Amino acid sequence: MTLKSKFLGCILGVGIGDSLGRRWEGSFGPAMEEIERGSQVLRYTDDTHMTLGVLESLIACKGLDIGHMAHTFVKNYEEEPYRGYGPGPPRIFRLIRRGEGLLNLDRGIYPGGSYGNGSAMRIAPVGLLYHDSEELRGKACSASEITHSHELGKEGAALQAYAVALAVKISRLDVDEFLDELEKFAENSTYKKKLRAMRTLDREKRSEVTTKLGNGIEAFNSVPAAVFSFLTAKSFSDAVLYAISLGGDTDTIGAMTGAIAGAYYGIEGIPPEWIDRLENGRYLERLALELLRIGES
Ligand code: F2R
Ligand code: MG
Ligand code: MG
Repeated sequence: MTLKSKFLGCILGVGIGDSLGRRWEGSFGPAMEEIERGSQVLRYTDDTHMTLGVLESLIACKGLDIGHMAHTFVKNYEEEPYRGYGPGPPRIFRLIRRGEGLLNLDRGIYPGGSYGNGSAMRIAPVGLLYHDSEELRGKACSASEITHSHELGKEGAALQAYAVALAVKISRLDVDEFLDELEKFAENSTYKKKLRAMRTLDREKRSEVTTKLGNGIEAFNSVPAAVFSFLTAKSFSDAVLYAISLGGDTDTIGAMTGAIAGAYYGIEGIPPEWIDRLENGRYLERLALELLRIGES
């Protein structure tokens, strides 16, 4: 499996998981065979739209520049505000546009900042670019802070970025080793507890899975579900469809699962008809390849 295939798989995985999960967001969880029915063009939401912003900024700056990334988010939001953004980010973007600072603006909205999953859902390009770097955690936390500065929000973004990085680096999945790595990486007890719970959970008992791991809009209630969906699946499509079948924040858990599974299985593991139907798929592919070039230079 080449790095090229893994970068492409990861970025397309975000768009596909997001757009397949989109119409089920907030539902109890559809049967896996129901999920695709009726969707022709796979239209994405804020999850992919913000991932595009992260990609565009990392590429333009050849690495992380918080100010540039924040203004890229603002510009993209103003161009396409209809992507189904969470409640906090549009308020933050208006403050940034008015010149009222860059960091910790979410603390004026939520006590201690936001722990929503909005920074974890967009973090995959950071996991790709820094997959072999000690800087990964710091970069993921900084990229999160633009909109999500709560410790639980930053940790969710860092853990999701690290899961993507591990999936890029391995060629054969050993579930226990993967979980060992994530547990060593996690600093927060909420995430550590959920990672431990995954070792004994039965994938088919969905209500137990969502009770123990969560399936909600908070980072700590969705990043673990995405990791679990990847770890217990047999293929890219099995991972993404299972993630959506858990219900709740389906576009976001789908997007994050798609990122990890795409980074592991590569573009060849993704059903070609999903790639063909994905809105802006060619643009996502081009950015994935440009990110790879930056990573290699
Ligand atoms: N917005 C949505 N879905 C709503 C329906 C969209 C509809 N289908 C449409 O098309 O219009 N989905 C998107 O939002 C989620 C990401 O949200 P984000 O960016 O994290 O937002 P926010 O506002 O920062 O946090 C979300 C909620 O988390 C809770 N929360 C966060 N911090 C908190 C704190 N410190 N204390 C208490 N609660 C906190 C709040 O309930 C926030 O509203 C993704 O699902 C994306 O797809
Ligand atoms: Mg969304
Ligand atoms: Mg969502």
